[in-house]
Amino acid sequence: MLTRRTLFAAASGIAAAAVSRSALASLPEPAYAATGASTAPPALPGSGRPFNPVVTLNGWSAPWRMKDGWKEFHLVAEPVVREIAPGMKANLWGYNGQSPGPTIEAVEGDRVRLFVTNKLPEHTTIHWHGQILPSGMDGVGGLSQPHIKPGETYVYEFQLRKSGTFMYHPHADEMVQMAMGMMGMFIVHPRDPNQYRVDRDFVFLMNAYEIAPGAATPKVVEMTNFNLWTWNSRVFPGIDALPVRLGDRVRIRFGNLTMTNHPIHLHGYDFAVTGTDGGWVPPQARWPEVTIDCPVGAMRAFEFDAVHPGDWAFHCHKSHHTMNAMGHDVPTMIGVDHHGLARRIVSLIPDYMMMGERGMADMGEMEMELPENTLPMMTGSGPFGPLEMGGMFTVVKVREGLGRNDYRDPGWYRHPPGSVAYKWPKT
Ligand SMILES: [Cu+2]
Repeated sequence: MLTRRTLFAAASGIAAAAVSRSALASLPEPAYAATGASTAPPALPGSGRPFNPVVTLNGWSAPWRMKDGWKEFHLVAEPVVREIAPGMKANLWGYNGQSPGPTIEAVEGDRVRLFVTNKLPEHTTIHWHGQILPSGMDGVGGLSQPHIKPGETYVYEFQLRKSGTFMYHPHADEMVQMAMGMMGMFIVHPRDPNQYRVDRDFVFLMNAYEIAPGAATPKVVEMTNFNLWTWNSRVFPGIDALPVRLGDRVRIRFGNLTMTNHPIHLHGYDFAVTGTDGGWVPPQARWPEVTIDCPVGAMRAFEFDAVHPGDWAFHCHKSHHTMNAMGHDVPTMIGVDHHGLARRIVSLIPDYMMMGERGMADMGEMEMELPENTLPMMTGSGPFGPLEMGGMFTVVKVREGLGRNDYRDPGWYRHPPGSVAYKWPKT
């Protein structure tokens, strides 16, 4: 069996040897994110048809070049290091230096040519999830094409038949390659940029990892027991906030490539479900929700008018999915008097952690001894104290006076006097 060490040694050897610069000369230069793990502002198209770009949470969109009427992208499948949140980095596989790979944005009717170079230690393919395309471009290794061997480049060419929210991911050794973080979003904008136009259009992918405390490489055979529930391979407080200008029409879209469903909940609003895997929901068929469940392998989009200012929690409603590594196997100790017991056990097992007899909230502010490269289970602090969150959690920040294209974090909401829950009796 390959160990992690041999896997990565093999990968770096391939990167140096098999894909020389001259071999890449006729390909579009593969692009790498300039912004690290922070959210890149939306990039207006420099060539091709006009569209209103999306904002990828803690991510970016791939540039392209136009050649003879084709929009050409270049994805490089390769090992990457991704910061999951400050204090933890993971050895993942991804595209163009990141997991997830860059968001691909194009326009309905575009002819796209996607070069895929494999710098992984094993073969791969890319499946264009949800796209209507020729069978031979569907990217299922062995079924619709030969696998892309390490060092090889394959080309996918198809015309984008419809607009909507799509994904891309390997269809080769899928369990391993998706558990290692190989995926990305593929946004096809309507031919008419005014159709379904919004002011802010956010997008992210849901993924999950099982990374043992102190380790950095996911356990790829895990099926259900993940300990890092991520949006774009980030956990709270590493997931950027979604800054929104008061009055903006906002769309949030996401895809789910984890092994379970995620009921995604936004506070402070009801929203209209405007997109599914199959495309746009016709306006007369949209339905209102405050939580929209996203099944495995599916995409969803919802929209709302940002008329309520404030800091609105936005998260998966499975409470285990707003927790980080550690603690999922902790026995329930509520109501049990185990005074002194923990100290005696810790003297035998230094990493031992026990739930408090009053619950686990104390952990939110506790300075716990953690192994290297390990995130606390619940963390983050807000203007009123510890948030006791992790995983799939962030904040939609609706503010008056934000600039039209300003995506900088506006800080915490300043509540109007008399509008915050208060302690009774008033002193
Ligand atoms: Cu979830």
